[in-house]
Amino acid sequence: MSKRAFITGITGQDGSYLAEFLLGKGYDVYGLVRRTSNNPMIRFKEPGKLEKIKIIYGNMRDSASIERALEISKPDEIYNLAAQSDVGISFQCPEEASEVNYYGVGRLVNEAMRVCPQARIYQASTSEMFGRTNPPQNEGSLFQPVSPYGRAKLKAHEDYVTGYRNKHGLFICSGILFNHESPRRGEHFVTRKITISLAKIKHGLQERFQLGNLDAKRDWGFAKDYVEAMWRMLQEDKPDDFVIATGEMHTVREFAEEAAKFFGMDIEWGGGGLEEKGIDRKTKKVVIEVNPAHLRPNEVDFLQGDSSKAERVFGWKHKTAFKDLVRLMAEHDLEHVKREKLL
Ligand code: NAP
Ligand code: G4F
Repeated sequence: MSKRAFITGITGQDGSYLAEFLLGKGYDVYGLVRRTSNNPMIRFKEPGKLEKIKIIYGNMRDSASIERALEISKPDEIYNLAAQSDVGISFQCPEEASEVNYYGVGRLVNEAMRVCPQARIYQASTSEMFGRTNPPQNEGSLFQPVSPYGRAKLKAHEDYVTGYRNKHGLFICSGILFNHESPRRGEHFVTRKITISLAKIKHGLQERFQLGNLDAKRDWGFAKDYVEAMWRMLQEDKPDDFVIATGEMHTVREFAEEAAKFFGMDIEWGGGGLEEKGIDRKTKKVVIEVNPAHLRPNEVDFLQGDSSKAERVFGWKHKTAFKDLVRLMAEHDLEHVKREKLL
């Protein structure tokens, strides 16, 4: 009999890749979908996969809907990916971060303990929980979050992952994932914002775009590599927590330079602070400006993960290098903008 997986956040970047991955492994896949004004399933790209997913309407803010979804799906494995996942927005809407990213996890694990206590649970934790801790960060590093998003995720990790594992013997794992990107990444996140903006400039649809902190360093991997690690964690004999990362760190500035190369631009930086500009040496045109509106009240300066535990325990290692990730996103957006004639 096929195994059954229940995914919250199935309409997001990771949810869509994970659902496709699990269908490929023969799972029956159920997904919690909240009502939105546009087509929520827009990210599903692999032919023949979307029709196989069983959608259950619900919301992480609504216990009754979660209970119903678990009763319908009767999962062997639960992947909790639903979140308000935008760190910058969490400063503006802190209650939503706490409602969905902390209380939502509580609703899910408490309902799971009643409805399907044997189910194994994956919780989408995050490198943002390390906050101010110096890199490289691993499972033993100090958590010092600086954003409402990071604090809500850390509280969920402490109360419902390590807490419920110790107190109730629940099979629940935290995947402490570092930034992972793809052509399906939301357009507000910095990598996708860069590739889509450069694609629009290339097609003559805009002249320049604006970023915030150019010096922040992130450990960027490819989302498709990372969803496999989520599944691997749940196949182990014992529940545990794992850092998933590439081990490489790059600045936002470096990401922009690398992407610009793909579009035939050669960025040099002039000015400093809020006056800094990225100028294409070839055309002498300003392509990137700094806009303080994109700066955060508190910033995580460096993230660089050490995922040697995941490699040792279940043989996971990232497959996609930084330059390949930038290229595949840029390639996608060059075509995407052309096709959609986005403005
Ligand atoms: P994403 O693309 O923003 O997807 C978030 C998902 O959560 C969407 O399906 C969204 O549904 C859903 N959601 C939000 N609020 C909800 C609610 N109240 N009820 C039900 N569903 C709700 O995020 P992602 O990049 O795939 O990330 C997946 C998970 O991993 C998140 O928990 C994120 O915090 C965590 N994480 C991500 C990264 C990363 O670099 N991508 C790194 C570490 C951890 P709609 O489609 O309706 O908005
Ligand atoms: O792309 P970002 O918004 O991702 P951030 O804040 O690192 O969060 C992502 O990764 C976390 C894992 O560490 C996840 F948990 C979370 O759900 C999300 O997926 O910003 C990356 C960096 C930041 O330092 C930000 O200040 O880029 C900087 N940045 C500079 N200009 C910008 C911009 N970020 C955004 N979103 N937009 C800008 O214009």
